Amino acid sequence: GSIEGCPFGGSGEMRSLFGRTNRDWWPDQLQLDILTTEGRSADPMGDDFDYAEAFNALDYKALKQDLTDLMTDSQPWWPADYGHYGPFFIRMAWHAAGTYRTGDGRGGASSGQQRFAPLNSWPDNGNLDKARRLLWPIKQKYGKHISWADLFILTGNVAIESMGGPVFGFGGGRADVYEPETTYWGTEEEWVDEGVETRIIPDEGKALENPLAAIQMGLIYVNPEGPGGNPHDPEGMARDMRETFARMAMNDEETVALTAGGHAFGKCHGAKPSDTFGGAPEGEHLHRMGFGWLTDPEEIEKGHITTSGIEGPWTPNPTQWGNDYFRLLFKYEYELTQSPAGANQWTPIDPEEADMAPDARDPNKKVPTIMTTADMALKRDPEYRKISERFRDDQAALDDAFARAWFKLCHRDMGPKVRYLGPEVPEEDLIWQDPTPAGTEPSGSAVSDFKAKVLDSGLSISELVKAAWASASTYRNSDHRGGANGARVRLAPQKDWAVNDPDELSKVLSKLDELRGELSMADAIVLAGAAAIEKAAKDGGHDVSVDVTTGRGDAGDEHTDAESFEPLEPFADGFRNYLKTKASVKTEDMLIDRAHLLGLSIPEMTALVGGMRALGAVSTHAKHGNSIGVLTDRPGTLSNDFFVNLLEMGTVWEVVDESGDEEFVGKCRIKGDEKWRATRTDLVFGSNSQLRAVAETYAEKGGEERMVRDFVKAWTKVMDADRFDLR
Ligand code: HEB
Repeated sequence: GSIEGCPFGGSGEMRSLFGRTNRDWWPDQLQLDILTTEGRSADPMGDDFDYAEAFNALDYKALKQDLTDLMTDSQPWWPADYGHYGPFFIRMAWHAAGTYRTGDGRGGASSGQQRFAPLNSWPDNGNLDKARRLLWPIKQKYGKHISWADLFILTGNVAIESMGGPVFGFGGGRADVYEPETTYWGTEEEWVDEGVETRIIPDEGKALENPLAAIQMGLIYVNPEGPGGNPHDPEGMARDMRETFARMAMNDEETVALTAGGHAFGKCHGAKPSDTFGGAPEGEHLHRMGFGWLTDPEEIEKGHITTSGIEGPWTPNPTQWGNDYFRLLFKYEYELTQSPAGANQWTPIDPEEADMAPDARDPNKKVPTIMTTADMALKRDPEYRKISERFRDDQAALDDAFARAWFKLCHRDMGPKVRYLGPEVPEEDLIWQDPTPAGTEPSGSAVSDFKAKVLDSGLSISELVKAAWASASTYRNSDHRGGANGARVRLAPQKDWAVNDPDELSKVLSKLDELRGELSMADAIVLAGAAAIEKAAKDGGHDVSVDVTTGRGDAGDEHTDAESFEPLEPFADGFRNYLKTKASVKTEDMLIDRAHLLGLSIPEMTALVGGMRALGAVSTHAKHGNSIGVLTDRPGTLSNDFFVNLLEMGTVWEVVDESGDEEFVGKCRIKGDEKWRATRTDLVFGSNSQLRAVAETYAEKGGEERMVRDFVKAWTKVMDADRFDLR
C-alpha cells in the first residue's frame, strides 16, 4: 500500500531501488561502468582538486560579460529566436534545477546532471543539448574555474538580467561530477511522448509516488497540454501543478510567479510533426556527436523546429521582461487550437494587432501569441487566479516574487548558505536555507568536564548513542540538508519522529541540557555520543578516542521551517533497525539508500551497523521491538559480536511467519532453541555475498580492532557531515 510521505511508498508493487536505469533505456550504451569498479574514480580532476578554491580565482565579471555577449551572438547551426538566446538558456537552467524533489533531496542543478543520461535525453529536455553546446566556448575559456553545474545556473541569471528581468543573487559552488547519478526516476518503460500513463489518476486511486515529482516519465513537472495531454481538465491541471511544484518545495505563489515570470520570455516550438526529427542524444548515431532531435540545417535556419510540439510565444515582447503575460492572459478569451505539430494549445480570440508577436526569424511578420493548458490554469484555478490578478496589478510584487522564487529554485539543493561562493551571494538569510546561528568554541576544560558528567548521569550507552545518531543522521548528501548542526533534533518535527523514540530522546536531551554549561546543545549531543562510544570501546578492551570538533550552533524554531523538515523523516533506518511500514522496495534496499544519502561506503555502512547493534542502539519503536538484531550478550560494549554471531554456523535462521518476511529467529542448529531475533537488515550482512565478505573481515581474528577503528571513523564522518564551516 502507499505510505503517506514515505519516499518508497506508492504503487504497492515491489520495485528495485533505482527503478528503470540507463542500461534499461539504452541497452547498447557504452559500458563505461566496468571502469569505475574496484575503487577507480571517473573524475578526471583528481582528489586534490578543490572547486571552491578554483571558483574563488574566477574572473567573475569577465565571465558574466562573456555570457551577456553570447546572448545575442547567434550561431548559424542553431540560430537564436528573436536574435536572443536568453529564453532558451532560462529554460535550460530551469530544467537543470527543476528535477529537485524534497522527498529524497535528489535531482536539482548541483552536479550538472543535465549533461548525462537519462536527463540529456528526456523528451522534456528536448534541444537543450544545443543550449549546452552554445556554452562550450565559454566553459572552455574559463576551464576549472567554473563548473558546468554553476555555469547552467549563472547563464540563466545572466539571461534574465540581459532581458531586464529581476534577479535576487547567485551562489556558486556546484562541483561537477563525471558520471550519471543513480536516481530513482520511476519504473515506467515508456517516455511521455510514447504515451506513458500519467501518474495522478484520482478515479483509479493513483497518486504520485514519492519521491517522484514529475507527472509522467521524461517530464520535469507537468504535461503542458493537460493531465495526460487532456486540455479539458482545468481542475486536474491545477492539481498536477500544485502537487509537482510542492514536491519541489514551491507554494502556490512561487508556482505562479515562476511560471508566469518564465513565460514572459521566449516561445514554444512545434513547427512540424515530431516524427520528422531524429531521436534523443543518448541513442543517436556516433557521428551526431551527442546531438539529438535533428532535422535539416535549412529547416533549423528557418526556425522550423519542434521541441514540446506547442507553437508560439506568450507575449508580444519575448525578449523583454514585463507584465504582458498576465495582461494578455486576462484581456482575452482563449480558444483551444492545435499547433502544426498537433499539440493542444490556447490562442486568444480576436487579438488586436498590437498584441500579436513577431515571428522568431522575421521581425516584420506577425504571429498570434499562445497559452499552454498549464498557463491557462493560472486563471482557471481560483487560488492561482487570485495570485495572478494581484501580480497583474502589481508589477513590483511580481518582480520580487519571481526573483526570490527563481533564486530558491536554483539554490534549493545547495544546503546551507556557507556553501555558496562568489560576489553575488545575497546578504539576507532565507528560511529555506535552514539558517543556523554560529556556534562558539568552548573554553578550557568545558568539554572534558561535560563528558565526565555525562558518563556519570545515569544515561545508558545506548541512549546517548541513539540521541547523537538521531541528531546527525538526518543529513542528506543529496541536498545537503539535515545533520547535527543546529540541534534541530530537539525541535518539531524531529523530536516527535517515531524513529527517534521521542520519550527517551526528550529525557536524554533535557539531561544533557542540564549538564552542558556553556556548550551548545548541538555540540553537547555529539560529545555525549562520543563519550559513550569511548566508554563502550574501553569496556571491550579498546582504547580509542572519538574526536569531536566543537563549534556547532543551536537553531531555534524561528530559524526552522518545520514543515520543510518533514520529508527528512526516515521511514526506515537500518542503522537503528527501524522500519515504520513495509515499503515498495526491500527493507535492506532502504538501508543502502540511507547509506548513500549519508555518503557512506560499503565498509563504513557495515562497520556502523555492526557497531550500533553491539552498542544496543536500536529503536524501541522499531516494528520489530526492542533489542532485535542486537546479537550480543553484552550490549553497550563496542565489539564485533554482531558479525561473529551472525556468521556463526551453529545458528540456523527461520522466518517468523506473522512478520511478512521482515523478522527472523536464529536457532541453535542442534538443539533448536532460540538464540537471537533479527531483521532483513541484519541478515543481509550474512546473505549478500559482497556484504558477507566485508562482515567476515570484521568477524575474523584481528577484525575487531579494525572494526572499532572503522566504526569510530565512520561515526565521526556522520557527525561532521554538515560541518561545511570547517571545509
Ligand atoms: Fe516553461 C518554454 C511549459 C514552467 C521558463 N515551457 C516552455 C515550453 C513549454 C513550457 C511547453 C516550450 C518548450 C519548447 O521549446 O517547445 N513551463 C511549462 C510548464 C511549466 C513551465 C508546463 C510548469 C507549469 N517555464 C516554467 C518555469 C520557468 C519556465 C517555472 C522558469 C522560471 N519555459 C520557460 C522559458 C521558455 C519555456 C524561458 C522558453 C524557451 C525558449 O524560448 O526556447
